[in-house]
Amino acid sequence: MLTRASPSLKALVVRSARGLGFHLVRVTTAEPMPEHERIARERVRQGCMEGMPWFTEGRAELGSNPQALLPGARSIIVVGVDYLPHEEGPASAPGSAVGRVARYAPWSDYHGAMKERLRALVRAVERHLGRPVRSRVFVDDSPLLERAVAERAGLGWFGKNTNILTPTHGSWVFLGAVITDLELEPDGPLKKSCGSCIRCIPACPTGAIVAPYVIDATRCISYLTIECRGPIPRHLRPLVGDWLFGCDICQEVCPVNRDLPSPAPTGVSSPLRRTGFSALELVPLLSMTEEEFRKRFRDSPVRRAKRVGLQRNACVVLGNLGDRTALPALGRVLREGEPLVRGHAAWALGRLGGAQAARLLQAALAQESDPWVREEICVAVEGMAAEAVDCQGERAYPGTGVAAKHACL
Ligand code: B12
Ligand code: SF4
Repeated sequence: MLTRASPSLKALVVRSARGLGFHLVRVTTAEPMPEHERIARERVRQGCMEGMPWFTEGRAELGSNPQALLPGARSIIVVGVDYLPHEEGPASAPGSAVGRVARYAPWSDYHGAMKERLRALVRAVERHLGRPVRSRVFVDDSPLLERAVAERAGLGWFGKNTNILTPTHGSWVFLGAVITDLELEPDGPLKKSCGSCIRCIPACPTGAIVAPYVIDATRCISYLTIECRGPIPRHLRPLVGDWLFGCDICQEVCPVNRDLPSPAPTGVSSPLRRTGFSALELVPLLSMTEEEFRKRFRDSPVRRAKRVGLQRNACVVLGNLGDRTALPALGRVLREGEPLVRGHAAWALGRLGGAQAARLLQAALAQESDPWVREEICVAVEGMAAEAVDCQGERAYPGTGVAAKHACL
């Protein structure tokens, strides 16, 4: 029978998925998830998803109702792919200023690779059954609330940082799913939780974990450096630290993630490839053309930040690192970059301070016409002057022409 939950069909699904490189495979029903819908809608209303206009209440409704995503759905196959690098990528040039990237960034883009293998999984089942199977595959870029289905399938449990923690790979897993009309025997949720541990909450540098299981995405460095398309709010820039793309802090401090068993060799190739960097040199990013960006990050999740976003982030990290050798490069981008990058370069120069930075800012102000960039330059100049007054009782940069306030009026 095609519709009966047969243990051998489930075994075939699990075996095939493992054979295709998925480290974790579980099954859940296609029932709706009203409680997750309620919470996701609430997060939208609370403004936690602001800046991601695609994350709407309508999306929350759709993503918690598998039937709406595939009418006639009966089961959801949920998979996890381990992305913890078990060996480090090549180190960057000694002495160069580098930005940290999230641990998933050095892998080839997981969306396409995982979807391709999920489709191969469906084909394997179709071959076995000798009939087409109705199905839809999901990896990240669709409304399905993937963490909620992963929890229900028992792939892992919700950490208080909202990531799904698995017993074998911690939270270092990408999630994917196939909603299908196959009747598969469901797995149950794990009887596990983080108990009283709250280590991730105070560890978050921006205070984005506003309560257990609640992320204010507008404060999350991952949002700020990847999804945010405009300026990074000024008060959050110092807190971004050296994160150029994404952030792993709330995962790094998690005891579950630190005490992981060594991965058992599977003998099967992962859907993902290492693309070969574990940090990125910042100054070369500033002068990268669109074509160079596309070429370098063609098959990388870093592409998601877009060139201008990555250059914006590079300015913020350079400002935070306090590396004065970056002054000329920041000065150049302040003259020649896109407005978003110019504004952040101004901020970085203000943060680095000193006479050379002041001269660069003053010169840029004389030719800048974008109102927002002018404001950034002015704020940078004012900050430097205020700092100088605080430290020395007088303006520190006589002769540079930099004077706070009136330059901006
Ligand atoms: C939007 C999004 C983001 C946003 C918002 C994050 C967020 N917390 O929602 C931003 C850009 C900030 C982001 C960041 C990251 N993301 Co993201 N992101 C997504 C995306 C596209 C949607 C997530 C979503 O629906 N959020 C809606 C909100 C309401 O859900 P939630 O915050 O998780 O809230 C749930 C829990 O709190 C739970 N809950 C609430 N109260 C309670 C109480 C109890 C007791 C319990 C148990 C549970 C519980 O219910 C809520 C609703 O389900 C998914 C892919 C997908 N389609 O699902 C990937 C996804 C969640 N991201 C992923 C990853 C890897 C990341 C980063 C680690 C990347 C990085 N290193 O920079 C960070 C982690 C930041 C963090 N601490 O969450 C993975 C997570 C894998 C995993 N093991 O969990 C996913 C699943 C992508 C994938 N396919 O692999 N992401
Ligand atoms: S990813 Fe970083 S910024 Fe976002 S919640 Fe975790 S620690 Fe905070």
